[in-house]
Amino acid sequence: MSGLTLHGFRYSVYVRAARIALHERGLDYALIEVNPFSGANDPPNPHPMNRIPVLNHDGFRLFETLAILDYIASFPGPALIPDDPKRRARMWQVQGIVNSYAYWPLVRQVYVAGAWDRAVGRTVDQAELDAGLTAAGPVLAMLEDIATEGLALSGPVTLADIQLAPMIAAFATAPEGAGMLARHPVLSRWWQAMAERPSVTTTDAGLPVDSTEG
Ligand SMILES: N[C@@H](CCC(=O)N[C@@H](CS)C(=O)NCC(=O)O)C(=O)O
Repeated sequence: MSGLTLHGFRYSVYVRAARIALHERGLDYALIEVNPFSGANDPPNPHPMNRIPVLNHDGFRLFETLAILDYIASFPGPALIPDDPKRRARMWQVQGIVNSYAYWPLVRQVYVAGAWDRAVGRTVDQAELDAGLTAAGPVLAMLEDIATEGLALSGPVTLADIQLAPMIAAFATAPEGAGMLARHPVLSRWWQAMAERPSVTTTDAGLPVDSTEG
């Protein structure tokens, strides 16, 4: 089952979601490192909007993480999309929350200011960090409610768990994010369980060591 190639930046949360899905399915794939933030376009990014990830399966090129996850879920293995209508609807709801409300504050604000910039020795942009933490509040509250209800983020892994996990991982890399996550006990327990999965540990890129990476 080869012929799968993923273009992506190792620190990208969206790329990590695609990689987690590939690992959950036990699929071999080649990873081509593309950093859309570098401005170099070397190697060239096949994504017309210079985003990542891009999956290529024997010439079938696919971008947009939701579509990529849906495609990977169609390979043989345990169901990653529930049959039950309420569970499936909650799964897509989490995907919507992740894309519309979670990515920017959790990753681009709290992770970048609170973890990445510290790791590479930049001055922390406290205003950006604070704005991210403020915007993250309702997002974590929504996710806590959903996990508590138990139709998603609870039980067998679905595409919702796979897409959310890298964002929570990034958020919790910043001490301020970890502190806020700890105040959401059900979501914290969900993340502890996800963090132990081989698909999640094996796709952990850690933090960059210097500012040459972004
Ligand atoms: N809607 C896209 C979003 C992907 C995305 O924004 N990826 C980030 C990396 S985590 C990216 O490529 N950023 C480049 C940029 O913002 O210029 C998807 O679901 O795949």
